[in-house]
Amino acid sequence: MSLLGDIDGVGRDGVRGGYSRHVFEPAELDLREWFTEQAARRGLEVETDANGNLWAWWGQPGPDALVTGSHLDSVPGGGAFDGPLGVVSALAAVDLLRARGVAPSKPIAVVVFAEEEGGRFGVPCLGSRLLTGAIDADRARALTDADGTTLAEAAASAGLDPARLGADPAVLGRIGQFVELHVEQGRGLIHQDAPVALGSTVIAHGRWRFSFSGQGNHAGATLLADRRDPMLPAAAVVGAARRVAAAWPDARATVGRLVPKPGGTNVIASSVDLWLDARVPGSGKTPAMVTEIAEAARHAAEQEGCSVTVTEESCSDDVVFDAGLRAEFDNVLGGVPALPTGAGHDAAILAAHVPTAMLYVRNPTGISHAPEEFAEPADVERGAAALADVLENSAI
Ligand code: HGY
Ligand code: MN
Ligand code: MN
Ligand code: MN
Repeated sequence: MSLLGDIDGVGRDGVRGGYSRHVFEPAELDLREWFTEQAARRGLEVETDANGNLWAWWGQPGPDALVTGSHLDSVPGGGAFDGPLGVVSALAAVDLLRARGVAPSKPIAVVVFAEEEGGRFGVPCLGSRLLTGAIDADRARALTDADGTTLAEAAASAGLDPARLGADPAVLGRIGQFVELHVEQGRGLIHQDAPVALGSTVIAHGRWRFSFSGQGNHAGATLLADRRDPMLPAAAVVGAARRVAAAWPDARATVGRLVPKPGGTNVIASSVDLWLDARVPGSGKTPAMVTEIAEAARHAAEQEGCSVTVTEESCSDDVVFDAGLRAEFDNVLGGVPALPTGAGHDAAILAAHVPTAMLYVRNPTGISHAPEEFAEPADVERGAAALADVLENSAI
């Protein structure tokens, strides 16, 4: 089974458009089915936990399990590797361990976390946050997608009991250690001429919703002086995000989603929602930077006779992966680069609860969250072999 071929076969909806797979929607459900088939072919028992995360078990589910995996959902128009590479490599690592004749002394599980991108309900790492209790279950149940469907309704339609969404200490308690393999998101490894790296840190990041409201009106009949157009302050925030972030060390601020309503060409919008993705290394710095951007938003709204509300949707601090586990794996792999990342991962949520590590596979384009995301077949194979090496080290 060529790893790349397997990735290529999963849910592709045309390279140009990239992948758009959101939790419990048809393209993602297809991939869940694909995963369950792949696990069954390997005799791995698959269970779905109360939060919609999938667990494929080699051995009886039990304490001190070695868990590896990632996610299968994507951002809108995403690449082929972000998420699926970690899942496919975990399955391939099971194949490699069996080919090596390894008889694990501990249970091994391949996990697929739900809604890592937050592409449908807006909160990233939703499945791992629910599992670990990092999000209030009632708040999560009430999260809505673009059509107004709640997570509770979507979970029920996927066969889950919405009342059971939330912290699951019995499932979390089975994890002895977690390692996530992920395609590199950036170009660090190409410069170090290294196919594989170990994760060192994940920088803080959060998401805020800015809701502007003004007065909807006729584009032709309304004089400029008579307008209260929420698009003006919304546009100001896009510029302010870049301007403010430029003054914070190593900060990133992005407005990738902006929704005017009602959205007619000849209609002055009555409201505009935009979402800010903000990331600044250093404890407490991300919300502090967002406060400055929110101030600019309020000022711009006032200028145009509009109002604005700013709501935090998620915010997490810097994460440093377990130094002992990283040193152990570095030793097993014979010395590989340590890679800090600005991209969030389920591993960063798990790291607060169990010894956690990340492996990265070189991405020569450095591009992610876009169809150009790539990993060479030889590097993909090296990544799976490295994952098998670290699992073997822990399993015997
Ligand atoms: O947004 C992120 O950093 C991750 O890809 N979910
Ligand atoms: Mn991603
Ligand atoms: Mn990812
Ligand atoms: Mn008209």
